[in-house]
Parts: sequence; C-alpha cells; structure tokens
Amino acid sequence: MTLKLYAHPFSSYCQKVLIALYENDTPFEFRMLAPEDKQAAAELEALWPIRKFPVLVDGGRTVIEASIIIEHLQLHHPGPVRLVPEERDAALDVRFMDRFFDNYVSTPQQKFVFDSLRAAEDRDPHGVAEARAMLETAYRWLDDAMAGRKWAAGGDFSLADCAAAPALFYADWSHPIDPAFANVRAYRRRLLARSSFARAVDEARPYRPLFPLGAPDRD
Ligand SMILES: N[C@@H](CCC(=O)N[C@@H](CS)C(=O)NCC(=O)O)C(=O)O
Repeated sequence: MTLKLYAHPFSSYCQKVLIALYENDTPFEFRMLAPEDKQAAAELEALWPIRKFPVLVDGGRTVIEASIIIEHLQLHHPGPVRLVPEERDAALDVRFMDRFFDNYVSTPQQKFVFDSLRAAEDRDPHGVAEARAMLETAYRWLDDAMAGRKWAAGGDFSLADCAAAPALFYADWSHPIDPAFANVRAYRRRLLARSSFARAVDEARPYRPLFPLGAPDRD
C-alpha cells in the first residue's frame, strides 16, 4: 500500500516527517501542496478541514499531526532506525523533547513568520516580543539540557531530533541563537550534518525566497 504525504518541502513540520521517512528509506508518494495548486488544496481540505499539513494517507487511514505521523510510521512501517524507543520511560523522554521543540521553539518561530505576513496595521508587536522572550528562554534551557548529549533525548537519534532539526533551523533564522549557547549551536550543526535532514534542507533550497523575513546566506 502506497503512503501519500501531503506536504511542501519548505514547511518545517513537513520536514519533520520527511526526516523520519528518509531515516528509514520508507517509500512514499509526495503530494505537493504548491500554493497555486487548487486541486491539491481541495484534497487537503477534504482530508483535514483545519488545513494544516503534513497529512499522511496510508490506505484507508488519514494520519494528522507530524508527531502522530512519525509514531504511525514507527508502528506500521518500521525500519532499521527506531524513532520512538520501545522502553516506555525512554519513550516518554523522547515525547517530552518532541513537545518541547514544537511548543517552545516552533510555535514562537512561526509567530515571527506569521506576523511579518500581516498588513502593517494588523501586526502584533507584543506577541512578537513574547515569542522572542520564549525563544530566548527555550535556547537557554536547551543549552543546559544538551550538555554532554549528542541527540535530544540522549543516545539515539529519535522523533525528538526530527522535531528539533527544522525547529532550530528556522528559529535561528528568525532569532539567531546567541554564541553563548554553544551546546545548542553545536546540536543544530549536528542536525544539519545528518543525511536525512541535509536532504530535506537541500530539497527546500529553491523555496528560500519564500521566507518572509529574508533567508540568511548560510546553511
Ligand atoms: N501541529 C501541526 C502543525 C502543522 C503546521 O503548522 N503546518 C504549517 C506548515 S509548517 C501549515 O500547515 N501552515 C499552513 C497554514 O497555517 O494555513 C503538526 O504538528 O503537524
């Protein structure tokens, strides 16, 4: 049964799932959600009226939310790289770090992007200041958490690293990680060197002009 992923290469949450697919060389069909493709947008809306992506279709089942898609892949299409540990306490650590990156890195990062897309009179400077403060706190906490760690939840590359890679990639573009947070910057570099994420970053390169704050000339 073919897996079909509704996604866009430049989207951070889509990259999160692409990393998981690439880690295990899982075959799938990429259903591109190009902004001008009304048919693809209608298909997405029929599957998930909230219209957030990625969305995975696996036979008769629609799987929504990047973390749940990765859990689904682990359960139904496992490969050599186990992204959620079997041991239940270790799995909790992975899921906690996955929530950390989504809620406290990706969410404030998206605030910068969405705010910059608004008309000047609709901007939310207070919300952006809150997002900046949240990112700064998240970087500081993560810098301590990553001391002595290679990957987010300890020894093995996991779901948490799938979340971390695009989250830190784009967050650093919107609100650069201070050099004082050397562990976070080194972790971001390790993620960029991981072949699954390097591939996702390369595939997204042509879309960099879409970054509304202006993509920096690096990475
Ligand atoms: N909680 C969702 C977030 C997905 C999300 O925010 N996706 C963005 C793309 S990175 C999106 O759908 N943007 C389109 C929109 O907000 O209309 C997940 O984990 O999959």
